[in-house]
Amino acid sequence: FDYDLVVRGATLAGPAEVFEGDLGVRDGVIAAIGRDLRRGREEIDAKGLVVTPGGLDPHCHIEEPSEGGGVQEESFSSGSAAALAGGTTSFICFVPQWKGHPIAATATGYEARARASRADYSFHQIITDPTPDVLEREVPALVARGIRSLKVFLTYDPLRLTDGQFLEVLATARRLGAFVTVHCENYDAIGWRIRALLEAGLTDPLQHAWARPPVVEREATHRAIALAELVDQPIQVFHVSCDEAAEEIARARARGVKVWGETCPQYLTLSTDDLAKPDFEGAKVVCSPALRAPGESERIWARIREGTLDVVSSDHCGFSFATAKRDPGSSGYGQGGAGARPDGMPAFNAIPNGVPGIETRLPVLFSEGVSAGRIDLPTFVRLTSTNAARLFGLAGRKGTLAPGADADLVLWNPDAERVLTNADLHHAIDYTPWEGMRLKGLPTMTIRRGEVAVREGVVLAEPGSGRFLARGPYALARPSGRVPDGFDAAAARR
Ligand code: DUC
Ligand code: ZN
Ligand code: ZN
Ligand code: ZN
Repeated sequence: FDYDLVVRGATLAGPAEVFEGDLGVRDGVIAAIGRDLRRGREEIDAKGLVVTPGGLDPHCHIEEPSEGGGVQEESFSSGSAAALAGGTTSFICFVPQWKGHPIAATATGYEARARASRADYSFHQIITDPTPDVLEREVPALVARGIRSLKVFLTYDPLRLTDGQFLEVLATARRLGAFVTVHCENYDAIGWRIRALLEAGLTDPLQHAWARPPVVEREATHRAIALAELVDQPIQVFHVSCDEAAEEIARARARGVKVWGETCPQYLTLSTDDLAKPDFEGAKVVCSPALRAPGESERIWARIREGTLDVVSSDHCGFSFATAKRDPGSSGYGQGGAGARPDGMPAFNAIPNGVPGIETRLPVLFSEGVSAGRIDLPTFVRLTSTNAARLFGLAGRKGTLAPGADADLVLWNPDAERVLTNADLHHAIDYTPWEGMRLKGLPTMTIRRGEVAVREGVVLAEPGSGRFLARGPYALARPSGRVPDGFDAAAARR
């Protein structure tokens, strides 16, 4: 046989074009693309199916421990099964750091647990306490091991950095050729709103959105970009929820700043109407930034089409409704103390922030994007894999249909329809925010490095079969070379 596997007669959808053809796999890698390829040991008839590169989810929280003792219920085994079932063959999750502790205190155990993954995986390192030892010893060691991106929060009680600390992280990343991702919301503004809402007795899940309106996100997005521009360090703004924040990114890009923007399916499909549902159901969609007013999501789609937002991640969080959202404990993803209500439910600010979505990210985007005519197939591919691969140092290896790339493939039946329901999902969470949504276009098979990982909803990939993706230096993370007055403060501090 010339190939281990041939996918025959498919509509191949890459990041730049769509064409009919066969795809041959050898040793887990795409070996050839063309017409009438010679025989493979295994043959898949893909006539009438669309083949895309496997999804790369560059932002998901899997089995992430909080300092309060809570571990998210999603495990690496369940989370990666869900990922594969939804067409995502690799993901980047987060190694926590706790204030007052070195990175190593949390990283060693976390990295060991990640070895149970069935999908390929990498890490962003969260920095909550940028001491000289962390920045000058621990972070360089991580980057040398291929953990080449840092995540910082400008809000959340146990996580947020001051502007001064953020600048030190940016300068360190610049020296090391690492990339920085940022959660942009104004911590003090949110704290002030939360206190006023609680004092007024306004505690419903809907008030989560009132505590952090778009201006709070716009301000922090503008500030993060300004500080990154000062240091000349490339950044990505995580989970853009509103046009106000996207506008700040568009303005910065127009003047040549290396800033990128990500959004998530929740901001493209849900709204404050979902937060306002009765019987505490709104708690299911408490995430930060918050869901926006009905209609705002069409403006986010427009920001995708103009290119300002070029990655759609899940921001998957493993907080179930039965436990975490009703009896929150300390998730880390909250702010302003643990307010309770007369009915015993947590006040809006004590509900752990985050929605589960690692399995639904691609199907929801395919249905609402491609099938609904909002985006074309190459745009879908760029949003779900190619652009994240470029931003995080995996270009050529992930996110493309080209010889030499890992044979991570999703076969789609573009005409299949199904009503989405949590019972069909593989995650460990007891709900999906998209319960009852009618999907058009469904994944029928996921192939990870040439092996069938999921067939008709049955996950075949074993725990531990995923590989750690070490990432080397890459062009997108390089600074532009422009600093105010020609004085390179990050380099001078070396
Ligand atoms: N937002 C969420 O909704 N969940 C986890 C982290 C975040 O920033
Ligand atoms: Zn501690
Ligand atoms: Zn965030
Ligand atoms: Zn997140």
